[in-house]
Amino acid sequence: MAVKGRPYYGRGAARKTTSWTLVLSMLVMLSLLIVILLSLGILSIPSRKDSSKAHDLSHLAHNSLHSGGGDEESKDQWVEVISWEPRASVFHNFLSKEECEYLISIAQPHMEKSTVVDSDTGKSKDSRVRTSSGTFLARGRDKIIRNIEKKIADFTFLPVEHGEGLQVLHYEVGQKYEPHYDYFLDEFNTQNGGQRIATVLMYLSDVEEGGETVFPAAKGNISSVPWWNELSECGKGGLSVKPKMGDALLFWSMKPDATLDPSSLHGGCPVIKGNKWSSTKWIRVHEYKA
Ligand SMILES: O=C(O)CCC(=O)C(=O)O
Repeated sequence: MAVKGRPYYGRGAARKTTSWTLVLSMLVMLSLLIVILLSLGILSIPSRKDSSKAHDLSHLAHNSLHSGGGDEESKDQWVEVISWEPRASVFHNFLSKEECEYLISIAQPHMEKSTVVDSDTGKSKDSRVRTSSGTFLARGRDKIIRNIEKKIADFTFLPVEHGEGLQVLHYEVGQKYEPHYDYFLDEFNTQNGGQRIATVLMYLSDVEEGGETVFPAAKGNISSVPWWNELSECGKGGLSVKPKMGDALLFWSMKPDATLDPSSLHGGCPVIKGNKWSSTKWIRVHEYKA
């Protein structure tokens, strides 16, 4: 028989209503939490714009380096791909002014006339091809050098242990390094560490005129670079990078298929006005026993 009056839903229905209220209040709380995290910038919504930036190396390097912090006043840092043949990029403001000055100060008392490698014997020899002076700084020599070497490893994805000691170079007016390859054509020089795979060339000073690093065999429209009008005659003989204190030029002597890359031919143009200080890190395919 039916009972008149207020409908009776029983205990089960009341429990169901309570669970729904609980779920709803949890959803409201979760939404509130997301809104708070979004407004604080702890959470972010992926957008189309962000995903295209994932392929933009300069953006990544820019962010990662800025978040790293540091004592000295840091300048804007970004990576610029300048060529695909050879593969080359410039890391702007890679070294601080203090790091540049430190490298010069410890190298200066030990500078000697630079030599080149004799491709027949594999031994070093004096040559008119290279008229600068230079000295080597042992790998891991002190904290500042270890820090620079760690930055180079991060930039190149090549381990610190594959690097030769830093070489500091000084070019006075008229001094130069004629175009050459950094890879070896003899067997003697590849016994320790194998072939040279990449080079990082750091500029420790600005140069008023000349002193560019030139790639005469680079493919592409070399005169389209924005700094074309500032280049010396030698600099206009190929794709050129103008020395700027703190910048680092990375180029690869080997292609991704591990063959030697002849487009990595490069040289240091004669300095016309001022002085050029630079530091080179040659990196091997295998560990280099320093
Ligand atoms: O000084 C330059 O710009 C070039 C130096 C160089 O070719 C080297 O160190 O291998």
